[in-house]
Amino acid sequence: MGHLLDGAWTDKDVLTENKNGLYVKNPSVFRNRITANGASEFPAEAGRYHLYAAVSCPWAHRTVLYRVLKKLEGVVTLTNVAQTVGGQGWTFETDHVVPGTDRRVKYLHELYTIADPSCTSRVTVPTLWDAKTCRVVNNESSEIIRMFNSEFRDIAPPTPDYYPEHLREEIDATNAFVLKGVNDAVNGCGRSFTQEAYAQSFKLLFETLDTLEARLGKQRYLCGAAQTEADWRLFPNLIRFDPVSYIGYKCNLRRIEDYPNLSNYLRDLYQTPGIAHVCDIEGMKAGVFGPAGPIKSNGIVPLGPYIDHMRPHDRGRFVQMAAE
Ligand SMILES: N[C@@H](CCC(=O)N[C@@H](CS)C(=O)NCC(=O)O)C(=O)O
Repeated sequence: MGHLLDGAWTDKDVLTENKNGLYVKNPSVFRNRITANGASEFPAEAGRYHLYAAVSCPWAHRTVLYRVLKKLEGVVTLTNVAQTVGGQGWTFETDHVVPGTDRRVKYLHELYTIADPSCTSRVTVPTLWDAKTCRVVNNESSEIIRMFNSEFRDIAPPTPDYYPEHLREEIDATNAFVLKGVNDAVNGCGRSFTQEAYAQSFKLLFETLDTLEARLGKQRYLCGAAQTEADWRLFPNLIRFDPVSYIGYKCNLRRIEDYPNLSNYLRDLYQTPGIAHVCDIEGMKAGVFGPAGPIKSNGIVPLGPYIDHMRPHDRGRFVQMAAE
């Protein structure tokens, strides 16, 4: 994908390869914070913020999941963008009026230059937009989900805290392990520039999945008996694994379906109220394998696999064990 250079769109891709041929992501540029108590220039307010996501993107998926988990659907509005052949990065499916303006735009990058006319940045999802100041608040998923978790607490209905004080150290450590061994390793498999870099990512990915499989043999969720941020940062990669990453990104040593604990755990998370509605697996496949997607397959989208994520899971056994 191209990027913005001094406020103008260029189709030239920026360097995303390290010296060993491994695909690396550039850091996100917009890092402002929404705060509950108005301590920042972005106070939590209903109807003020707009989230841009894409069904195919696992990083954006985190924020869409949190919008459901934290009951923010009536507070933060959402638009999904997609890639199109010959387009300029993330594109609106229909003409889009930028919240807080009367500007009609076709591409997500146009918002970045409304916010900053000389912006130099990749244009990524998720992007969180402020309709009041007409600025991009933040385009880093790990920070957006933290804001969603805690900063809208006075506005939204009560929901669980997915980053509780007493588990923060464990959640942070798990996130770091999963980021390297799953979130980034899947991309390393799919987008490496050398066989060696691919092989390294592949080895790391399946070693990490083996470790997670063992951990989930002892407890219901990654950090104990309750769902935490660590689970929801892993989930987008698990739900995409068999239909997208196994085939498209060559992560094909084992499927998630081949791991008893990971597959039951995936179903457990999927069956959390509201989550299935924001897991458009056919849309994920279309975004990756379709004509404008990153995997070149003549635009042909694989039909399988068929996985019923609503079939029963066995994770209730940990609840029973705790009660005994
Ligand atoms: N660190 C970012 C990464 C987001 C990201 O890489 N999004 C991809 C889609 S899966 C994207 O928009 N890529 C466009 C580009 O890099 O130009 C986050 O977690 O929010």
